Amino acid sequence: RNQPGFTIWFTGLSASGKSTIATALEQHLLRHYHMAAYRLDGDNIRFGLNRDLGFSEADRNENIRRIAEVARLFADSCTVAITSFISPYRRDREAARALHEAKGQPLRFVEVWVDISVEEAEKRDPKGLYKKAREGVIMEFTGVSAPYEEPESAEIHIRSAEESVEESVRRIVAYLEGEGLV
Ligand code: GGZ
Repeated sequence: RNQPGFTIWFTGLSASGKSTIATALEQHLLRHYHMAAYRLDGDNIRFGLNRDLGFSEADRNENIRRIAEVARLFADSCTVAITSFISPYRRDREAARALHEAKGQPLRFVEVWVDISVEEAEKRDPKGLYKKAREGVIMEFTGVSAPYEEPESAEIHIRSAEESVEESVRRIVAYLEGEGLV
């Protein structure tokens, strides 16, 4: 296929289900649309390119800035870049969008808000991080001791405590089809 690439930008709290939905979406695009899709997440970014960054506001700003640049490069090479980071600051997400939509060679940017309440995320707590944050062992933890600025203009809003992964993937793919992106 010679369709242009684009970026699907997931945002949401830790344990919201971003990575699970992103992985299922990546598989779906590979299997059913034969599209080259590549997922960027903490495992392949925070341990490599961004291993010098922590979780202060300034470091998160820089984390997201670099990820947006990398996602744009993937999209520019006709790949679907799927990013899965908390990206808690609205300004950073808007900058990532602006980078994609800039004049010259604009690329589509689809923001997906994986919405879950702190209470629900904390009930899941698969890695025990919320517990450690409550105990003060982890500082500046999003939703507990650091902010999460809710999206105001996300293309897709998923309430992950109420919606299955399959349903979420279906809704994202339906949006992409409607926009002629897949
Ligand atoms: C939030 C933290 C923190 C703090 C470590 N706050 O559930 P996880 O473990 O696997 O995902 C979280 C991940 C967040 O990294 P991001 O690069 O997505 O964050 S940001 O976009 O805000 O830059 C969590 C773990 O790292 N983690 N400390 N203090 N999440």
